[in-house]
Amino acid sequence: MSGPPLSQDQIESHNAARLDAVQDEYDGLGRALDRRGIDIARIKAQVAAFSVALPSWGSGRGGTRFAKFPIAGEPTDIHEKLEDCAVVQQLSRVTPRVSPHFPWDKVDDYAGLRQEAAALGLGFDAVNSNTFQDQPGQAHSYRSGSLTATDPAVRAQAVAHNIECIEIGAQLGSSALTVWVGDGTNFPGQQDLGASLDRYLDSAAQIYAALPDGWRMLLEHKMYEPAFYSTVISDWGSSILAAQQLGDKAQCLVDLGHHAPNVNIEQIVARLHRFGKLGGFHFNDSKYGDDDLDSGSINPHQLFLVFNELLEAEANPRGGFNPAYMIDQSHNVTDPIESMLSSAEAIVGAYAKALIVDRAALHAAQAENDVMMGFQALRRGYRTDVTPLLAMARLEAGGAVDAIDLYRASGWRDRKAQERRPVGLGAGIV
Ligand SMILES: [Mn+2]
Repeated sequence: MSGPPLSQDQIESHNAARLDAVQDEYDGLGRALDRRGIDIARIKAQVAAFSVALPSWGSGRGGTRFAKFPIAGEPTDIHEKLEDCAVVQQLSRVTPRVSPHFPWDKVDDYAGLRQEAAALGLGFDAVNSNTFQDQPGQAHSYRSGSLTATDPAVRAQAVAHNIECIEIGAQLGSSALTVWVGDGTNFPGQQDLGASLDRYLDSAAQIYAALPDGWRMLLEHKMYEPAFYSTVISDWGSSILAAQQLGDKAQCLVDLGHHAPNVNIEQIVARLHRFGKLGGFHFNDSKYGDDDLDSGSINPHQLFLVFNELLEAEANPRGGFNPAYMIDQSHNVTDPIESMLSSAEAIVGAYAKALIVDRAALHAAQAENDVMMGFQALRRGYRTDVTPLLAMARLEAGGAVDAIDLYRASGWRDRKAQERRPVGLGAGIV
């Protein structure tokens, strides 16, 4: 296949039927913002320039450790995953890149894969390594850890895999490696907590040494799961200490679900940026832990507050501001394309609301210790309904006014159910 997967004519007729309503609502919002001294066209231009990467693994139905319930027409390999991600990009116009995961997305010809993605209107974002599960034919098991394993042969295998991911990423046009390891313990006494971190740092330094110029290594921390007593990079403190020891190319990646309950994640964003270590962000939502629910579905206010800190960071870049934004979700009970469309809109919507915040008023209130007016400055941004602005930006970029509605009308999944082989049962997010 070449070109976008859905009929552009169908999108245009969908939009034409909705144009008058969108224009009317957009004009109304424009007048409301104008009265607050905000130029809607400027906000729309910033929204049009925003993007977030899709996870290749997010295009399939996820699962829990209990079960996975596949749907007909799910993608079964990276080629089909790219097709589905291209549908999301074609309709949303904010997801032009895919973050691949290896070895799940392995192919023989990466130059060909890059061309295939480009023909679909996609590029590649950060590459993700996987040493949290064993693969068929693998020489050494990761059952007792990977980058922290006590057996040097296991550590060498895990390091070599990460370096292979960098080499693949270079062929795909990527410039970042995201490293999350499941290494940790389930029992007190299982490991020497200091020595396992030493082994991690030694392994990570070997990977770091293989980074090409212009590349970054993003360290993703996670408090628990699959290890339930300790994990080696458990929190942002461990992450920034490791990144600082590794060097300038190492930065921290914040996943919204990878914290203790009730942790102030927006403050972590501000902290990491303060020390030049905010490298990336994994968007999802959660109620209890690493639930990997759809972005903005549980706590949209938190998503807004995260973007508020990201905009503060961008306005005060210190040593630089270039976080890699990615969705990282597990779509267990929905059509993954619909979840990614809904999530992409929630993310860009939170960004738009943060853009609408009157920063001069916010900063003035902060300087004067005017608590209520500082809060109200944020509140006015948050309560603004940016739906017409997002719809107009999508429409102007060739996307769909109502992306999920058009996706359903396109019959994409039913068509793929005829073409694609069924995926297997079983647990896990693959
Ligand atoms: Mn993540």
